[in-house]
Amino acid sequence: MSAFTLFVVGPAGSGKSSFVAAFAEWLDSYEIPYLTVNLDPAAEYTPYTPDVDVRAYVTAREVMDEYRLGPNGAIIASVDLMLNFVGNLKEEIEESASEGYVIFDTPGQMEIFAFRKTGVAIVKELAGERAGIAFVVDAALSKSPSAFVSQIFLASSVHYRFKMPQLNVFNKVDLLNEEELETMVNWVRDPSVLLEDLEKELAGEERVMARGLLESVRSFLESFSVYFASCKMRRGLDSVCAELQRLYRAGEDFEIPEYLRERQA
Ligand SMILES: Nc1nc2c(ncn2[C@@H]2O[C@H](COP(=O)(O)OP(=O)(O)O)[C@@H](O)[C@H]2O)c(=O)[nH]1
Ligand SMILES: [Mg+2]
Repeated sequence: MSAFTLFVVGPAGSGKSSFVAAFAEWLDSYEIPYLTVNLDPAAEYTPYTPDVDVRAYVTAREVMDEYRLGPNGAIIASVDLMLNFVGNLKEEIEESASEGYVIFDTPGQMEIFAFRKTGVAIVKELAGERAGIAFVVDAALSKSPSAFVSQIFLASSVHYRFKMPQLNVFNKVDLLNEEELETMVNWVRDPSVLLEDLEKELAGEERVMARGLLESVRSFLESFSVYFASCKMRRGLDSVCAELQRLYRAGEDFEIPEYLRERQA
């Protein structure tokens, strides 16, 4: 597979599927080829039309009926069963994509995908030579210093799990007021401000415990890109997409379109 494979991962409801839709639209507007792949067997609705869809092989609903499971058990089982069909998905993808992006939308609940064996096995099987993760979280749930730091821990654990280039998107900034957004942008730009704000929020004992943990937050913010966007309002996506192009270009033999060379100059 000579395409660039991008896995969109994140907590339930953070906007993974919306990110896929927004990114696909952005690629369309520049006539960059891509393929969208839905890997969520429990999806009822996707805001884009998947080119390849795991639901052709397994759905959480069928698994629920067939194995008499509740909704949670069915979601876990259907993601595990997906492994049986990964060869079919790969074939379908290889038939249609020779260049451009393959964008993978992943199951709603990230822990089922990211923290169980199957997710990693699926990524290993489907990742092309060039692969990355777009980690999407809900900015409206990240307003306090402790909430923001928790999202960074989540982003780190996804990185340690998949060990791939990763960019991180705080989505839904349309739900923040100007001051809230500015505060977050500042936290990313200068993590020591985040650490100071967190210390103010925490009680004495927690503060001591936090100090050790916070060094890892600082180093994460220093080594990974963090973006603020609204997939719904199509805001802030240009810089995310430009970063993706940069990852893309890291591949030696990949020819990027002329206009992108100009954009990056
Ligand atoms: N306000 C706002 N809502 C959003 C945004 N992106 C997604 N949503 C909404 O959040 C909900 C979950 O989005 P979805 O893409 O399905 O999340 P997923 O579970 O991570 O795939 C839907 O109701 C979306 O319309 C955004 O940028 N702003
Ligand atoms: Mg989704």
